[in-house]
Parts: sequence; structure tokens; C-alpha cells
Amino acid sequence: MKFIPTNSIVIILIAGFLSINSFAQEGYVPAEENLENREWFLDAKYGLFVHWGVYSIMGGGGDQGIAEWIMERKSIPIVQYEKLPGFFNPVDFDPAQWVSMVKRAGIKYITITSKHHDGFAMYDSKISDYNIVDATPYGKDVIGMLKEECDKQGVKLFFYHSQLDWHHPDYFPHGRTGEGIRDRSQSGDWNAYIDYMNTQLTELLTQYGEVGGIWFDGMWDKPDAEWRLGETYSLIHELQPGALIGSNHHKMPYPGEDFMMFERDLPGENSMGFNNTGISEEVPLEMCETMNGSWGFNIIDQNYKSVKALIQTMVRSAGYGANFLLNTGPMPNGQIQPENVDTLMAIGQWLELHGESVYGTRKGPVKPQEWGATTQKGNTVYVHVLNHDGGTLEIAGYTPKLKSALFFDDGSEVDVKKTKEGIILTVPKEKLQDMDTVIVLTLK
Ligand code: H79
Repeated sequence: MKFIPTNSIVIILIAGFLSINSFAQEGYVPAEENLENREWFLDAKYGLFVHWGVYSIMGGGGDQGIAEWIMERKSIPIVQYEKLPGFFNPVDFDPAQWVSMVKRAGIKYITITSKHHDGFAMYDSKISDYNIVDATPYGKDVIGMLKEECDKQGVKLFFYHSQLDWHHPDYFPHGRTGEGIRDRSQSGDWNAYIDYMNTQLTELLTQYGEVGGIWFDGMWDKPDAEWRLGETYSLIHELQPGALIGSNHHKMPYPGEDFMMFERDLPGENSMGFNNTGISEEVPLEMCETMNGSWGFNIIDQNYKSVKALIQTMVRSAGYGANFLLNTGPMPNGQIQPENVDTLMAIGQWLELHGESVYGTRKGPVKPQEWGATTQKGNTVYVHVLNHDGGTLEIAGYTPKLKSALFFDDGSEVDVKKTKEGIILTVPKEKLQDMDTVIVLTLK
């Protein structure tokens, strides 16, 4: 091997890690209202993710886990897929019902698909007819209707917007997905596609008043393309300085991004195989999770997680300081699956009693462990015992000065012993709660 000077190795390494996109909105300084919204976001802790589109009609096409990806997974040609909007008629869509359900369930914000990878706009887009108002018999702007109701009831609305687009002719060269869709265009003007996307984002940020933010997805389809992120992020922050931008690109946040998300993973875990980044210390975190194995409506996917499992994931997530964005895929008639409503209400019931230990908290002093997690609010630390048989619970490496230690549910005292390494709590079997045994430590 030829001799390569050390500084060129450094440059080669840096070039390998930093793509053009890494520079994004270089020099971005979040506006005052953006920072306020980040605090609001951190306090909110719990959102509802909504995957709704013309794919919902297909109900997963008979396969578990397939829904909003059906165009790709079943190689449906564009010309055939374009028939779907003609069948989309969600006559039972009642935004007031959605939002009051959300409120009763203790959910603070909704993130809904304005456009998924199939390229179909679920709102009144002027730049393309491939949208719910122009292409469906329903003919109404469900996003606008939902936003109006959210404003009425004080729930924030975020837009999930796919950068990947299997439908648009200028999404070219193609990325790593969608090659089976045989009638995609074989040439195209990439910059025209980015202009199109920026126009749609402008519509979303000017037609509906103030929104919570934009949840980007799909950049991983073409990680090395010139996405002109700096331009897109500046545009969003100019139109709405308070809007929080996040992108599910499976990398550490780029400049201009206001939160970091983890798909189906607690921060720092990599059970999906693509979340192998670090955890940002700079911006708020959010994890998203499905109730079964599908994001969009899937008629046969009964692989539901229990209410207990979902609550415990939410609590562990809060233990990392991360929000929990729980997904539902509404049915093509516009209703949310009754099973999903039941689950959301059961979680809501738990939150009604124990919400204090989740809402408004930040990550606790002890990182989530096998036994549970901790959250903190001022001088109150909540110890969430999630997985324990009762008896002593040693928390190593934590030596707080305690004023009191009480069981959340009945206010009785918790026996605490101090050791050199930490503290030992006694959690008698009869004090164990099914979902989460919360212990409230008040610090001196
Ligand atoms: O909207 C939902 C899904 O439709 C979307 N994100 C959530 C919120 C999603 N798209 N893909 N995935 C979820 C997981 C699949 C990732 C893969 Fe790949 C894309 C596997 C192969 C291509 C990215 C690139 C991860 C590995 C390589």
C-alpha cells in the first residue's frame, strides 16, 4: 500500500461520514418559539401516530405487516394503484370524534401522514391532482378538517411527510426501494422533484395555520442524493419558526432538525437493525411504535401488543427522556379501529391515575434497566418498577439525599437503605402493581 499522509486519512474518513446532506441548515439557530415548542414537546410525552391513505383500502392485502407499503411489496404498477383514490370514500370520518377520543386517552398531539411513500396527498394540494380533494369521491380535505378540530380542542398536529415518492416521475434516479413497480418513469429531473416537495411543504405550512412540525421519512431510500435539506429546512423555519423538524433518516440529527426519532425502538437499542446511531443530547427524542405489526390499516394483523407492554414501553421511553408516538391505522371508512380505541382508552385510564409520573418529566437519574426506569420533575424522582418479583431492589450508582420515599398508589412509605454504592428499596410483593409500581422519591 502506498503511503497516505495522516491528514488525508482524516479527510477521507470525514468525507465518508459526512454526506452533502450532513450540512443541512448549517448555522441554524432555533427561534425562541421553537425552543418553547421543544419544551412543550418534552412535557407532552405522548402522541398518536396516524397512517391513513388510499392504501388503507387494501387492508394489507392478506399479509401481516403490509399496509402503506403494499404498492412496493406487491409491485403494483402506478397505473393500477392510481385506481385506488377512486374507491376512497371515508364517509364515517368524524374529526371531532377522533380528537375527543385522543383527549380522553391522554394523548397530547397527533402526527398524521400528509403524504406517504405512495405519493398520494391526503390534503388539498394545488400543485398536483393526486390528492384527496381532486382524486377521490369523498372530495374533502381530511387534513384540514382534522386541523380545525385539533385547534378547537387544543391538540397539536404534526405532518408526517415522505421524501421518498414511488409515484412522482421526477423522483429519479430511483432509490433502493420500488424497483418492482414496473411503470415508474425511467428519466426525470431530481431538482424538479425537490421543488415539488418544497411546494407541497409550503402548502402544508400556509393553508392550515400553525402546525406542530414536520416528521420526515424516506431519506434512507437515497441516502447520498442531494436533498437540498438546507433549503427545505430553512423554508419550513421561515414559514413557521416554531415548527419542529425531525427526520427518520436513521442518523444523528442534522443542523436544522429540532427532534430525533427512533422507529420501533427505545433510544439506543437497535432491535430493528437500522437504528445504530447514538442518542442526541441536543434535541428532544421520540420513539414511535405500532400496536400490531402494521402502520397502516391491516385487516388480518392481530399481532397486538398488550396494554401492559405498551404502557411499559411508554414508561421506559420516558426514562430515556423520549416521547412515545403510538400508531393507529384508520380504516378506509374513516373510523379508527375499535380494538385500537379500546387500547388507547386503557392506556388513558392508567395515565389518568399515574400521568404525573410521565407528563412533564425528563429522563431520570438512573438509565432504564431490566427492572424498570426513572423519570424526574424538579426535586421529585419517579422510580418505575416494571419488571420485579418483589423484595429488595438495588439501584447501584445512585446516592440521592432523600426527604421521603413513598409508593405512588397508596402513599405508604418505602423502606430505603443506603449503601456505599447506591440505595436499596424494599418493594413488598403485595405492593406490586400490574403495570408499573411507581415509587416517588422527594429529594432534599
Ligand atoms: O411510515 C412507517 C413506515 O412505512 C416507514 N416508517 C414508518 C414510520 C418505514 N419505511 N421503512 N421502514 C419503515 C422500515 C424499512 C426499512 C428499509 Fe431499509 C428500507 C429496509 C430496506 C429499505 C433503510 C434502508 C433501512 C435499511 C435500509
